[in-house]
Amino acid sequence: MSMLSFEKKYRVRGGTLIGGDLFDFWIGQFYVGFFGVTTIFFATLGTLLIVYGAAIGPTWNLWQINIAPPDLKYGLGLAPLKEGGLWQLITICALGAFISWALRQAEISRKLGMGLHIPFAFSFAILAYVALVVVRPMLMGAWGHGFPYGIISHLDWVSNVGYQFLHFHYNPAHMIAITFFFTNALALSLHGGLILAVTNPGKGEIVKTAEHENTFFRDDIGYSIGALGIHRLGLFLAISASFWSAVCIVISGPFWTRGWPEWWNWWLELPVWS
Ligand code: UQ2
Repeated sequence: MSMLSFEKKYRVRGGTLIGGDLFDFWIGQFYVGFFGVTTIFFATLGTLLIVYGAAIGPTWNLWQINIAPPDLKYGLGLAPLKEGGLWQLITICALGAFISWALRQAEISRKLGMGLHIPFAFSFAILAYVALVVVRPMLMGAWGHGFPYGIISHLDWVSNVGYQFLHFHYNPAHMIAITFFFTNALALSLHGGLILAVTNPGKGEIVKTAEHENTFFRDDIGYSIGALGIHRLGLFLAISASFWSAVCIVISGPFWTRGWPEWWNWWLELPVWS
């Protein structure tokens, strides 16, 4: 089916989660929808608040602009605008924009009669952000535990929080997250390499097929996971990386306050050694 006739067939009303036909239309190639409007609203407002925060700050140096969360003394309450209140509003806008985006993806999926795999996957990225700026600060009792919005400042935050636990690489959930990130890179490089190898042949060569794909990996490692399988594996690896990243930061502080190397004492104290 050509794109033109496909779009005629599938660019139809319905599938919305809220408001019926309200905003159920396209602008050029973009679906609008209720959540397209809320995405634009939160993203624009959030961006303007960041620019305002930069304007009242000490620098326009892009690397050094920093919008800090409130001081710990404000706990889980609202802070004055210039003392972290801006950070709180920007966080609300970010959450509004990210969640709107996921719901817009869900509406588009429903319209097309597709699975909800894309918004499901994207929700794990949202989860990682929520873990950092909502879940962990609430468990620790202060919004001041959120990370600051700035290029250098957020790096400093990661470094400082890391050193509070002496050596963050000993965090077992961090180990699992990293393993998923690396395995994800391996799987995507194998997959991307394979697809380009078979569909982008040299001049005068023919495009290869699924048999070539399977045979390569059977010859190479004795196993092919299959065309559908590699995508299931990729989705699993990617969402697992986000999930364990969220776990590793949420347990740091709320559930473990000492250095992470010390956590492994359970291993050294196993009765079997004595
Ligand atoms: C594969 C297959 C694909 C692929 C890839 C494989 C035809 C187009 C990359 C090979 C992947 C395997 C064997 C899994 C490797 C496991 C890990 C944990 C990285 O078989 O089917 O389809 O793209």
